[in-house]
Amino acid sequence: MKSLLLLLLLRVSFSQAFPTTPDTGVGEEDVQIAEEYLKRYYNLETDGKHFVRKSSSPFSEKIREMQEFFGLEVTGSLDSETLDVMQQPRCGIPDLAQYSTFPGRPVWKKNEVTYRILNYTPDMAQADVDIAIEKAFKVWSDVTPLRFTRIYDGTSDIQISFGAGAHGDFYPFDGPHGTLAHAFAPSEAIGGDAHFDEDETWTKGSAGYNLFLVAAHEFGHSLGLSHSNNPGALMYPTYSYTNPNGFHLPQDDVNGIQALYGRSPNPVPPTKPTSPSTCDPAMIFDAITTLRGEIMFFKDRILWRKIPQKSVAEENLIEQFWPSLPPGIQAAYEIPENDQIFLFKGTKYWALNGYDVVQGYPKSIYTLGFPRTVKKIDAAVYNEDTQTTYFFVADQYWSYDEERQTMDNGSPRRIADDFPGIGHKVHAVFQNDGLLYFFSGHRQYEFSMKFKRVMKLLKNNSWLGC
Ligand code: TQI
Ligand code: CA
Ligand code: ZN
Ligand code: ZN
Repeated sequence: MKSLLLLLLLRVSFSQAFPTTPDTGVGEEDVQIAEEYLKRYYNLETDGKHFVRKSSSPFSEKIREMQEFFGLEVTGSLDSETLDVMQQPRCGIPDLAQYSTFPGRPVWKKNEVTYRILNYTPDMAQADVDIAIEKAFKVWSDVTPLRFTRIYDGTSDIQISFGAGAHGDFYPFDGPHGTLAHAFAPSEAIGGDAHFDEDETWTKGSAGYNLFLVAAHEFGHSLGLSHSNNPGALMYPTYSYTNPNGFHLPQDDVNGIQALYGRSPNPVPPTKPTSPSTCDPAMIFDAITTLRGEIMFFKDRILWRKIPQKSVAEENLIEQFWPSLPPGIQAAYEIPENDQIFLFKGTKYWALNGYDVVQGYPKSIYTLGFPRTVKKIDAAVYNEDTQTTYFFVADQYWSYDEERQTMDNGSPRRIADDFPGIGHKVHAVFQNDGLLYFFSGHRQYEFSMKFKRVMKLLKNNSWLGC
C-alpha cells in the first residue's frame, strides 16, 4: 500500500551483505581495479578504509549500478564479465544512471488529479504558499497530459499539509533539517499526499528551504517517481538551491515522468526570455566573475549583474562601471579576500577595486610569467581553497600561486587531463559555492573539484533568469 514503507524495507534488504564471492575467480588485484573504477566513475567513497574486502554494501551497490548501466546481469558482486567491462577503454565522464519509479510502478490512472492545501506554514504569506504549490504542479503538468485542479474542501488525491514531529502517519518529522518533507506514491487514501516539516524555515527565496523546489520534488514522488542517480535531476536526493524563476525541469525528470504518463498533448513554448539577447541560447559569454557576492557576465560592451536576491540579471554597459576599460573583456576572476577583480583583454590586464582601477594597471600578462607565445587568456578562475588562479589558454591551463605570486612549476597542463568532461576550450569560468562553472561553446558544466568530475550540464544562460 505505502510505497514509502516499501522502499524503506527494500533499503534494509539491500544493505545486507553482498560479498565479493571467493568462488568467482576474482583476485585481490581485480578488487583494486574495481575499486578504482567505481571511485572514478561511480563516486564510490572508501573513507580510506579497505572495506571492499569485507562484504560491503556501498561497493556492491555501486557494482549493481554499473551492471545495470551496462546491461550486465545485476548481481552486485564482482564477476569476471563485470571486470571485463571495467577494463575496456572508455571516456572520462562518469556514467549517469537516471530516474527510477517505485516498486510496482504505481501511477494515477487518470489525468485529472486534485489537490488540496489543508493548512499553511506561518513562515510565508499564504498567497506565496499557494503560488509555490501551483508552480510546483505546473513543472509536471507542462510536460505530461496531467492536469492538477485545486479543491478547497473534501478529500483530494494529493492532500498537502505542514506539520512538525509526529503528524499523523508513521513517519514523524525530525526537527530542523534532516528530513524536509515526504510524499506517498500514488494509491488510495494517504497515497499521493505530501507533508512538509513545519520545523523547517520555508521561503520563496534562497534562505531556509525553498518551498517551490521541495514541493516540485515531493510531487515527483506523489506522481510515482522515486529518486534519480543523475545529479542534475530534480529527483536527485540532495537539496540545492536554484533560482525558481529560471527553473527548467531537467531532462532526466522529463524522461521519468513521460515514461509514466506520456508527453504533453500541447507542449508549452519555453518561457519567454527577459531580453532577446540575454536569453539567446547561442550566447557565448566573453568572461564571467563573481564580485562581492554577485556574478558578472561580460559580452562585448554589455555587463550583466546577477544579484542573488533577484531572479533577473541587470543589464549595464561596461563603460558605465569602469569608463577606462575597453569592451570585449576576455577573462575575469575575483580574489574575494583582497576585494579585487582582474580583467583581461589581449596581453593586458586590470586590477579593480569596486569602481576603481588599481594604480599601476593595466599591466602586461607577461609579468605573471606567461611566455610570449600566449597572446590572450580565454578564461580565469581563482580557487579559494588553494589560493591558486587557473588561467585557461586554448587547450591548456596555467596555475598561478597568488600567495607567492608565481606561476606553478608544471604549468601549463592539458585541460582534458585535470578537468575531464569540460571540453578542450573554455570561454568563461567562475566559482560559486565551491563548484566551478565552465562555459565551453553553448554548454555550461558544473564541475566539482572535490570529485574531479562534471556534476551537471546546464544551459549557458541558466544564471540570467532565462
Ligand atoms: N525527504 C525524503 C524525500 O522526499 C523522503 C524520502 C527519503 C523518500 N527516501 C525516499 C521519499 C524515497 C520517497 C522515496 O526525498 S527529504 C529533498 C532533496 C527531501 C529531500 O526531506 O530528505 C527534497 C525532501 F532532494 F533535496 F534532497 C525534499 Cl527536494
Ligand atoms: Ca526536519
Ligand atoms: Zn507525513
Ligand atoms: Zn525525495
